[in-house]
Amino acid sequence: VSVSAESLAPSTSSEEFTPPVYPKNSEQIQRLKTAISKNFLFTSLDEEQSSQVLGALNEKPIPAAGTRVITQGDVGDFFYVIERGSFDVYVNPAGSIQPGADGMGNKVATMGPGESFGELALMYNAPRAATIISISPQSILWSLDRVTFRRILMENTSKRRKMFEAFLEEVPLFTSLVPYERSKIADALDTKTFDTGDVIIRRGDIGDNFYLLEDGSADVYLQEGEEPVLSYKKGDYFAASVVASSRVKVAYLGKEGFQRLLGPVAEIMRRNDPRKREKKMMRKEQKKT
Ligand code: 1OR
Repeated sequence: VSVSAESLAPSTSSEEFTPPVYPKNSEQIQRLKTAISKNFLFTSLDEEQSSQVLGALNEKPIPAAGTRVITQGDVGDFFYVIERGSFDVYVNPAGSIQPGADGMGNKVATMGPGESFGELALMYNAPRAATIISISPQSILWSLDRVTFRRILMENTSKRRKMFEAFLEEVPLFTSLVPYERSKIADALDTKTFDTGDVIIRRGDIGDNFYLLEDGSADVYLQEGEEPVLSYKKGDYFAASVVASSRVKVAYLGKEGFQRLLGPVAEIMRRNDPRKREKKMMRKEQKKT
């Protein structure tokens, strides 16, 4: 399929579409399921979509380290999920590299099992944004063709990215990240809504989620029923006992995504940990009494 011949308009699921089916034995299916299990792009697929995607993913062994899987500037054909091995990501700020020349640019990331790449060119009909090289021998990738990616995986992904990118850009915690890193966080976010007075987190509960206040305001209480010690507004993130002081929309990350994706900002978070702020407030409160 040539890129230009393909419509940019989002496809409707009612259109005739038969994804390719690559037969797999049970051992392969097991490995594949493990590889995609922690990847946010595969969450929220319904049963039919899930089985179509599982069938259309094709095992692609990469025996040698140093194999170039994607070349910046090329037309996008496949999306890949890593089952085994590590891959370096290079970006040449000039936008593309000359064939044969050593102009890959700077190494910007390394990816490992469970992670995926190659979605950008397929989503935006754009040239490949980076060069991807295997750095370990005996790597295994699973590839998904562009049509199946666009028909099944893309809708969800682009919806989430659109919904959260503008918001994440405004969150001070994330301003030091490059846009692509914010896109990855957007992939992992889910939304929850609370009504005024609802308890979002109760003090002492085990906090499994990381919440970002997307809309509305919320108050922090040391004791329920007492005066709030802190208020949160749009863009704040939190722990502690938090009660919605208006209708609130939060974006939240599960523990898994939090650990994986917020590595780059962990230091900033430690510096202005809301729990530290809260402890400070507690000390103040104690001095008062
Ligand atoms: P693609 O289809 O453009 C290259 O082919 C892939 O590399 C791209 O999709 C992404 O899946 C993946 N910037 C752009 N693409 C990246 C980046 C990246 N990291 C991985 N890919 N970074 C920003 C560099 C300024 C790295 C952010 C950590």
